[in-house]
Amino acid sequence: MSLLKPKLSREVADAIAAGGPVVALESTIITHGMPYPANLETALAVEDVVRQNGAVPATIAVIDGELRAGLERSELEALAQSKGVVKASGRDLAVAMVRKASAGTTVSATMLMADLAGIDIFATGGVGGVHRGAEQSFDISADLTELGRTKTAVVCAGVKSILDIAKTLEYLETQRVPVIAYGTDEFPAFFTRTSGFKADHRLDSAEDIASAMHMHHQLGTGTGLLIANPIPQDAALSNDFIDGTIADAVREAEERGIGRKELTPFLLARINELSKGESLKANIALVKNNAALAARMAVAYSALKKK
Ligand code: PSU
Ligand code: MN
Repeated sequence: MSLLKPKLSREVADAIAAGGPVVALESTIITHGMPYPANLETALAVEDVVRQNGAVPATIAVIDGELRAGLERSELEALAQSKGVVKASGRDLAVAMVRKASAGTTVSATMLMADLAGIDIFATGGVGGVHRGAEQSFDISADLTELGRTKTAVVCAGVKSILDIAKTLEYLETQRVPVIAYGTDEFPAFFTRTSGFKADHRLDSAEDIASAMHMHHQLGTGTGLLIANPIPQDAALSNDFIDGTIADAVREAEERGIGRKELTPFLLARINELSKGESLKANIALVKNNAALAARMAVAYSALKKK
């Protein structure tokens, strides 16, 4: 069976053909994760960070029904400014293609498309997870099941406490996804460096993480890996401040009956408003930090694959 391949930009195609380092970037963070113009500025800055660290950035999205990896600046601008763009997880891609729609791709869709394109490493801010109250709502992000079936290494800053962190870690264990914390023993909580939960594994260099990835795939496990990179100290928020804000946003979502794919974008926007932009600042800093680590991993991984 031949699988569909995303259309690659020239630069991304050349890098993949040469076995060079490439880092995939998602686009739901642009369309649904941050307000304009911070979303556009961040998308461009993150691409720069990837380049500064020796890799080629491949921002992934659906543009007018076409699966794409590596976007023009004008395309990033259009995604950042358009209102009615679809939020697509992996299951939504086929319909977006048939309808010739443009879509921001979530972690799940971006992993799938990165894998089809031949890109091994992907940097984002936060992954979806098991929502608080999932024992009632059953709200578990498709990002977690995708990690259980698609061989992409995802670099994130951990999981924010809009989610149930303990249940998210349990779910990843069930899905056979190694969770590796970079330079810390604790699984980080996105806005903060600590969560109160230990990560399964700790590795202290991009090279070691690349080696673990290589080994993991050589074992034929078939799953992705989740790399948790704590937010830089100087950008981290205080637990007290952000926990209260998140609790308020979660309560409001419940009262308003917001669920399914609207829930995460609602919570992110509300937390940004309630924190008077502090959460957005932290979010931008941690995405750049993740892009740098992912690029260094990609450099090491491409050298390993060539050996
Ligand atoms: N968390 C963030 N920013 C984001 C997202 C999550 O801090 O932009 C986006 C990602 O694209 C992620 C998606 O894959 O939300 C998860 O959505 P859901 O919870 O509906 O599966
Ligand atoms: Mn959900």
